[in-house]
Amino acid sequence: MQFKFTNANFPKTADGRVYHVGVKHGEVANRIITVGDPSRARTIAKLLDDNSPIVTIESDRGFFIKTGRYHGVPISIVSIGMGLAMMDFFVREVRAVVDGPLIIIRFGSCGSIGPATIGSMMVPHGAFAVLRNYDYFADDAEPNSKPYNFTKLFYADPDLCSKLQKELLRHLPQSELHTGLNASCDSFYSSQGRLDNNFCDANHNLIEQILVKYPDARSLEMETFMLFHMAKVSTPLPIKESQANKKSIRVAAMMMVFMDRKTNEFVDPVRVSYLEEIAGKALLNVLSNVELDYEENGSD
Ligand code: R1P
Repeated sequence: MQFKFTNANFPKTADGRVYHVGVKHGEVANRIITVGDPSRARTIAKLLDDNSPIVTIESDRGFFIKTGRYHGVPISIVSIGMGLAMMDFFVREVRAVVDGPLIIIRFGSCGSIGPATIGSMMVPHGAFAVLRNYDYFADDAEPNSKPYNFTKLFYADPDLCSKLQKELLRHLPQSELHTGLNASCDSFYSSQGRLDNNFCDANHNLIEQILVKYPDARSLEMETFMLFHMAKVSTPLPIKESQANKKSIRVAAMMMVFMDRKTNEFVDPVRVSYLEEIAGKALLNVLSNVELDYEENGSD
């Protein structure tokens, strides 16, 4: 640990740097692109304005942050690694160091369990989680328990979704852009229905069960649900009466379809480079044009 922290409830350094993401006030913008892979963050960061002052932070816990400007508008690109827990760390700790509204769009990869073919893009309007029921595997498991639980739905901001879709359709045919529901799973393996003979995961029919519960489910990945959930439970900011009840965090997601879970096909890296470029620009265009919708205390 390179810094001295106080307050075990929400640890920060004396100058306000948070414990895991490693940022402090002024180092993260109100508009954020979050990705899993640091190399994807670096690729998108290359699209930022040449002359924009860039903050680069690499935290001890695997978070990587670049903050600069796109067409003059401050934007941060944050890579968080993988999983629901990392999204929780990221949203809470960034919320703690940024004043005013946050607009966060995740740009990740996913597997397809529906019509989305590899190399296409997905902009989900909602997400649920598929969580392993650990008690099912206990010595004293309840006789009728199920090995996996599906949560209720949490939603993306519809305006951000339609703006993202419109931007992507400048580069992709409609047939390569999908919407619907995304499932965020608490494992890449068991709770995404992958079969692994080294473990008894009780997941042979899991994808079928997901589609029975949510026929509009299209994609599986590991973070988007938590982003949508955290936006839903974010505390409203003290804003003008006309904007009352607005949450402090607006979110959306888009994913590249890397895997087809029916055919087991995997995407070509050349296609990934193309998608990262067009989607990176689409994200930056949407974020740099979206209003923060906050006038009294908000600032960039
Ligand atoms: C699994 O390989 C990882 O890829 C997907 C999953 O959500 C998980 O994080 O997203 P990213 O490409 O954003 O990491």
